[in-house]
Amino acid sequence: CLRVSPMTDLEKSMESLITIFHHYASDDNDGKTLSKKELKKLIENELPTFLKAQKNPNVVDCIMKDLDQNKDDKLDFEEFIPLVVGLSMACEKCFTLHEKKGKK
Ligand SMILES: [Ca+2]
Ligand SMILES: [Ca+2]
Repeated sequence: CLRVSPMTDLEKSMESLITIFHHYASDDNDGKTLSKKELKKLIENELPTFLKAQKNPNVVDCIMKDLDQNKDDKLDFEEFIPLVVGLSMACEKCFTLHEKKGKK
């Protein structure tokens, strides 16, 4: 018997990541990639805490330069993922630090 099992938290996270990417990527005619404008909007709306923590006003340009592997000034999903992974790792580090502090 085939039953659709409820999605796990990780599956849901992956799905929302994909949904968010495509939501912002399809603001212009090219729905497969994020232009700098679309990336900026995504970061402003979805990562406000991260953006506030940045002192650099050109942070979006820096991120774009960092992530754009083929230098076409657009981010496809593959190029976008390292941003999320990098931020997750940074968050995990903070999380671990807080945990340690809490135990003291
Ligand atoms: Ca686009
Ligand atoms: Ca690119």
